[in-house]
Order: sequence, then C-alpha cells, then structure tokens
Amino acid sequence: SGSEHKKVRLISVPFWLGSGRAGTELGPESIIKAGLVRKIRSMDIHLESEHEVDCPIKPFSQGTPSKIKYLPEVMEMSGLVGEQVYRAAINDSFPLILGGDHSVAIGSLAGLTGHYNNLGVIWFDAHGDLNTEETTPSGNLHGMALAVAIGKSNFKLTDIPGAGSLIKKENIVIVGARDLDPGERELIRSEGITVFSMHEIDRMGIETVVKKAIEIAGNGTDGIHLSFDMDCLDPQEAAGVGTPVPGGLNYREAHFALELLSESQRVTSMDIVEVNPLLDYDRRTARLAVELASSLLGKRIL
Ligand code: 6HN
Ligand code: MN
Ligand code: MN
Ligand code: MN
Repeated sequence: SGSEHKKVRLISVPFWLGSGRAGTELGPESIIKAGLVRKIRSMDIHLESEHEVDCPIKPFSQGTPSKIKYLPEVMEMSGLVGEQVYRAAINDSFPLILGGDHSVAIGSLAGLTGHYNNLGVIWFDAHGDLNTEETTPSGNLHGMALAVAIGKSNFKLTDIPGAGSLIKKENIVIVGARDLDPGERELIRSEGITVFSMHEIDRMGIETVVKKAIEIAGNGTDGIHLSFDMDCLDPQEAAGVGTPVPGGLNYREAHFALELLSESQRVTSMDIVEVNPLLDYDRRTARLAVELASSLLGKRIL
C-alpha cells in the first residue's frame, strides 16, 4: 500500500550533549545500518536526500560550569537542524529526523514552526521532558525539550533563529509516560497538558489512546509532529536507550500505534531519538526503530 507522503527527507543529527551521556551521537548511523534507507527505498516513497547535520560533537571550550548543561551547543544544533527541517517542509517533503538525544526535537520544532502556523505534537516517551531550569534534577536539556517548546522554561523555542511561534499546550499529547519528576507533574496539572501514561494505555488500550491523541494534536492544527523517544518502549524490546524505564509499550502496541498514526494521514514529520548504540548490543533497538518508522511511512502487513 502507498503512503500519504511521496517524498521523504532523512535528516541525521549525531548529537548527545543534551543527554549528558555519550552514545546517541551514533544513533543515526546505527539506524541506517539497520536498514532504514533500504526499507524506505523498497516502499513506494521517493527518498529525496540524506542530510547529516554538522552539529557540535564535543563541548565548546568550557567556561564556568552551569546548572543547565551544554546550552550553547544545544542552541547551535537546534538552529542547524531547524534549517534543514524547514527546507524539507517547504519543499513538501516529510522530514524524518534521526537523533541523537531528545534535545534534537527542539531543532525539529524550530524548523517546523517556521513553516506551519499551528503545529500539534504527539510525544511518545517514558518521560515528560517537561522540566524547567528550576525543576530539572539532571541539568540535561533532553529532559526539558517539551517545556522549551511550550515556553515554560527560560530558554524557549523562539530563542532559536528561524523558529515560528511556541507550541500550544492544548495541542500537545504525551503517550507512554511512566517516569515523571515532581516539577513535571505539577506543570502537567497547572497547564492541563494531556498525558496518556502507561496507566491510561492499560485501561483504554493503545487504539483509543492514539485516536484521542490525533484528535487533540490535530484540533485546529495544520500539521502534527510525531516525536518518538525509543524509551517509550519496554526495555525488553528496546534496551539500547540511555534512560530505560520498565513497564513500557510492547512491540505490538508500538507497531499498531504507528500504523494507526499512518492511517490517519495527519502526521507531517517525525523524530526518532535516544537510540544509544553503545547499549544496543545486537542492534535490536535500531532495527525496531526501522520497523516503526516504516510503519509510520505506510508499510502494511497486507
Ligand atoms: N529523555 N526526567 C529526567 C531528567 O533528567 O529531566 C530524565 C529525562 C530523560 C529525557 O529521555 O528524553
Ligand atoms: Mn507535507
Ligand atoms: Mn524524551
Ligand atoms: Mn525518554
């Protein structure tokens, strides 16, 4: 069966400085080695180009250590990623962004908001990524990416050159959460952010959850960005991530979720982040990432 998007542009972002732990900079290469390009080419899709973003791999020469780690590096990366994502979007290509840690999504959203007037976001993650400078327990920016996107931290999406407006909290949905910090829980309550935690997934089933997520992220928006942190999966399925949390999505739930998202024809871009090949001994997590991406791009069993 075909796909809603004829053209796909692969954007590799070898970046780890948002996570405080090296390894995710090897993610794009590992996902490609696991067969992503081959898989996309075997489908009815035109793979336009592969672009590797020349982002900082080493910390800039250190000044005084600050609580928030590598902010200048994350800002530099985000601007560069944003440029490439924006170019793909205006060219009517589907941007498929390969991380890298989840701070890469700040770049994706910077580029996408430059193009879309009102973007919805579905964020698959074991975590909330809603910490601010005040609440972060780690100082790692990947744990702040969504707070940056909605403008709840001091560092905001709109600080990135080329970014459009902030993401509206009404159009954000988190799916798969099971490890939230106290400050994140508070922000979720006070802002009324929709979170379908593992509890809701067990209660309602993944199909209902995904349908509701599309409704909320799609309500009055002209695009939906799917930001897929591989740690939403159970560590039994995807051990090769930096911050594994037990009790996650199983293979079939994740697979079905991405088929449903594909069928909806509403998703206009996707990140796949947090694959850490140093922890992905048999490349199983990278191969799963390939499977899930191809489901989203239209691969069907029949
Ligand atoms: N991720 N909540 C923790 C923190 O440091 O803020 C973990 C964040 C993980 C972020 O997996 O994208
Ligand atoms: Mn499009
Ligand atoms: Mn994340
Ligand atoms: Mn996560």
